[in-house]
Amino acid sequence: MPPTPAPPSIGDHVDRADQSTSPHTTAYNGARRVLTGNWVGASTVPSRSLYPHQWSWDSAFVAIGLRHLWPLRAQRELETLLAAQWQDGRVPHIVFNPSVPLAAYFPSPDFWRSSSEGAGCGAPAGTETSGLVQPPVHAVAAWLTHRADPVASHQRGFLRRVYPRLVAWQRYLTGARDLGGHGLASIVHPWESGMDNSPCWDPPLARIDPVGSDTFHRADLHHSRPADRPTDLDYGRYVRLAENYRDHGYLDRDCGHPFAVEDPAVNALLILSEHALAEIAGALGRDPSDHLVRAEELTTALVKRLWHAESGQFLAHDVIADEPIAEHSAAGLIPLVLPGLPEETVRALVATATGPRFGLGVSTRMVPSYDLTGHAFDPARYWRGPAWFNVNWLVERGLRRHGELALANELRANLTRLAASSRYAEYVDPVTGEARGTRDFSWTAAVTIDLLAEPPLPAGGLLPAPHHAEERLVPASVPVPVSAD
Ligand code: 2M8
Repeated sequence: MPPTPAPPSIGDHVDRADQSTSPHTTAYNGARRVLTGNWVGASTVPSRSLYPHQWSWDSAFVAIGLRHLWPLRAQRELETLLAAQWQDGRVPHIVFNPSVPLAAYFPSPDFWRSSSEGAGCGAPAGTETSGLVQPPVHAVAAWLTHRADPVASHQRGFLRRVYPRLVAWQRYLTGARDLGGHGLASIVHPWESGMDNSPCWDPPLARIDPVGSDTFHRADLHHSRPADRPTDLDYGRYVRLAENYRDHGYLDRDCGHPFAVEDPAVNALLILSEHALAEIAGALGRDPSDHLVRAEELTTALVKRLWHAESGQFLAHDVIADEPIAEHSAAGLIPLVLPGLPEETVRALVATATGPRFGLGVSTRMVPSYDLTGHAFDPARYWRGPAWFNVNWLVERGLRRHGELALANELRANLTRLAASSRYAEYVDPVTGEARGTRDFSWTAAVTIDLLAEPPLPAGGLLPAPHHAEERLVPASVPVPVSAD
């Protein structure tokens, strides 16, 4: 049994007391420290400084990591988010903590005014949220969380309680958000992609008249280097779009969305979540076939509408201009996580990931968020080039699903090593691994834990188990807290 390390101080990425233990144990313990420090009682903040509220897809990734440490806390993470769901089914992209000062984050609750402006869509009266959404990773997170401790999950009625909310969430996306009329969900704001300033959004955003930068005050620049963040011009357009949605009561049918895009990552995660709902339905003794049929229909629509063989990847589709967006981002590789793709599509995606645009296993340590050869590539600026840990977790899952074990193993090793060496950075330079953005970032820690931990149970076919028992990376004796929350 390795020695129990002394608790490291916040911000100390290399636990000095841990130096006698393996790098995997150090990475695991450091990640646990981040998740411990960012837990705020009923949910986890992505970052104590930069993002002091609850974010939607962050919480899903966080639960996927937390389940290995405290399964009940992982359940709570998702329950807190889903408690802020609107009656129209949308799960808001931010749930605001009322005890955090308004100036700590922009746009703050007094910008969104969800409880009043969103009342017509069933926004909750007692909780302030944004009116936008984020990629739907939640059913996947719920199923994996359940599998981490099925007995406690059953006793608490976890799946029974979250299932109807998760179904309503998926139906919001495939219903009110099918703006293109081809069965796929559209995002109506770059923030909804989670990949905020991706160069993919430059063409549709160019049509949006920005508000003046003197009309808002950005809090993010107090916590991060301006060169790592979106520009003021980007923010001017983000604010214009969000104001327009708010001023139309967040009603999709009324607001004439000036930005509407079918994003391959959002839709791939929607499909993966439909598979997860099938698993959940089965566990609840229900017929899963409706979910499986939907997953298959959505996969057919995804391939038909967003696959571009000449690019070797999926491309986003601008619904307003009705044309593909000719920019290559990591979002177009995320469908690799899906079952049921044509074999030639899988092979082409792997070739693209390892080719000149993304350089995996050749010139990059992790998949960059945007095309290395693209005109807008910037290794530092947020979603315009840096490598992100959640995206690479999804790519790793996809590679492993499709039998690319050597590549998956190399990516897993790089991801977990870079997470620790970067102090659990928000993102890193994809070539040098240099840390960018904020540190002690929750999903970086969470996916690191998930890749290092032995799964408590097989993943039930939804996602491949991280590795076989003989490949286990962290000794069973790594100290894991036993209390639930
Ligand atoms: C970033 O987005 C927020 C807006 O939602 C921001 O920049 O203020 C993105 O990286 C997004 O994907 C993430 O969920 C969020 C919180 O980590 O930060």
